[in-house]
Amino acid sequence: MRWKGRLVNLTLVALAACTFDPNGLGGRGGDDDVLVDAGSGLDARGDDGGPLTDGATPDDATVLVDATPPDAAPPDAARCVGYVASGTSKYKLVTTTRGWVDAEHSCEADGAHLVVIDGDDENTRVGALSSSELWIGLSDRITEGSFMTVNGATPFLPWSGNQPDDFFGEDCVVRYSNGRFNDADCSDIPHAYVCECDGLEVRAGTY
Ligand SMILES: [Ca+2]
Ligand SMILES: [Ca+2]
Ligand SMILES: [Ca+2]
Repeated sequence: MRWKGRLVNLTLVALAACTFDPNGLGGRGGDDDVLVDAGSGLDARGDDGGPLTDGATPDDATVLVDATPPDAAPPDAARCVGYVASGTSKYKLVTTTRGWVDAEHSCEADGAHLVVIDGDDENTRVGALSSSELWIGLSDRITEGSFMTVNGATPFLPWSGNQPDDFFGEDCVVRYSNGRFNDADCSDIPHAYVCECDGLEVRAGTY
């Protein structure tokens, strides 16, 4: 009798679970959870024989409600730690000098990219971070003469006089302390740089 009662109750559990599932908690995660829970419930409750007899299956309903949606993105708490907000974006000045590609990669390791200066206002704010020449997220490494930003934003191009000149094949852009830009060799002379965390992903194929 006890086994029969359990089987009936297990059926009730399954039916109750199936009733819950279409009410918005479905998806592959919900179905998997029901199967696992029905099995473990029988084993776990065989000893005390208690909760299953009420047939209301509040425990099973709780499990379903608590189930994490299978496709929910995990929180990205480690992204851009230590960046300082300015205007509508966040920045980090890196005084360790590197070649342009290494600099970009170091920013990407933070979930960021070399700063993409989108206009005079941001150019001024970046200039306030350092009086050094700085790498910025702009180059014509892909197509000579076609400067692209690393996040795909429309380039802002306040070139210094006679720049860009592609002197001996210069493809990477530095921001002079006066706010003007120059194409420079990507690796000959390492520079300090500013990383920017603006929530935009690095666009593949831009450098
Ligand atoms: Ca920007
Ligand atoms: Ca060039
Ligand atoms: Ca140049």
